Formats: sequence, C-alpha cells, structure tokens
Amino acid sequence: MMNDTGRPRVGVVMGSRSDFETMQGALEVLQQLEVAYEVRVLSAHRTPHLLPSYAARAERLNLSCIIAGAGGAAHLPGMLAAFTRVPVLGVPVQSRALSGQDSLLSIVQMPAGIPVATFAIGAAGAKNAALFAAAMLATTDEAVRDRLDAYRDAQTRSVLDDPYFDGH
Ligand code: RP5
Repeated sequence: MMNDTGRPRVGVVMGSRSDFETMQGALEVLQQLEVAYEVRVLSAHRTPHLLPSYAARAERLNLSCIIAGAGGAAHLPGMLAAFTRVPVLGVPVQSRALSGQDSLLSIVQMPAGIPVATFAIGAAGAKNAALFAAAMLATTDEAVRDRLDAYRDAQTRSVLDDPYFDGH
C-alpha cells in the first residue's frame, strides 16, 4: 500500500511466509490508518545476504521504522537493527516448540548499543507494533494523528457501548 508520494513509510518484514498470519494484524492496522507500507519476507538464517541491502533500502526510502516479526531463534529484528539506524519494532511470533517465549527472549534481550523495541508475542504484538509506528508518525503528521485518535476513540466507544458496561 502506497501513499500519494508512491513511497512506503513503514517496512514490514518477517522471517518466513509462515509468519504472515501473525503479521497480517500489523498490515490491517496500517491500512486502516492509511499509513503506506511495504512487505518483505527476509530471513536472518536463510537469506542473511539480503539483510544489509534491505537495511540500506530502508534508509534510502527514509522509512520511519521497520516492523520485523520472527519466531524461534528470532534474529531478524536484531540483525536488521545492527545494519541500520532506522528504528526496528520487533514482533515475537508464537513458535510451535516454546509458544513464542523463545522468540520473545531472542528479540528483547539485545545487548546495550543496538536497541530493538519489543512487543507482545503474536497477534497483539503485531497490531501494537503498527499502532506504535503510527504514533511515531503522528508526532509530525496531523492526518495520521487524527486517524489514530479516531481509532482510539472508536475503541473506547466500543467498551462504553457494551451493554455489560455499568458506567463506573
Ligand atoms: C523463523 O523461523 C521464522 O520467523 C518463523 O517464525 C520460524 C519458522 O519458519 P518456517 O520453518 O515456518 O519457515 O525464522
């Protein structure tokens, strides 16, 4: 999805096609907030040679951030962060063997010097990473700010309008 400049503002990458179902939550939020993005499958293990070129592309396009989802020994977010100063938002994908605890610890435990912002395991993390990306854009983009405010207002209303909400 592109904006009227024809350029993405956020990169969404994942370690495998099998991560797509999880990462789709991020894409849906970016679409809803009309934030232009691009999507790539890039693996720190299977296609390591593509990481520096994607990092260079992110800088060339002046992406505001890269949302990177990976599972298991989830090196993709940290490796990308090592190649670029573009902020990396890491999403731990729920793994089969360890339910994503492995992914979470692999992503969150970056040694000092190269940060990765780490989100919750699975679908919630993917969605929140996209909302966080929008919040960063909203600091300088009024249109994104208004759409993000509207998104949050609608969320609040959906709780208040719930017939089980007692008003306290
Ligand atoms: C990681 O290994 C991917 O991010 C994925 O979550 C996990 C399993 O990949 P597949 O074996 O399903 O391709 O690199």
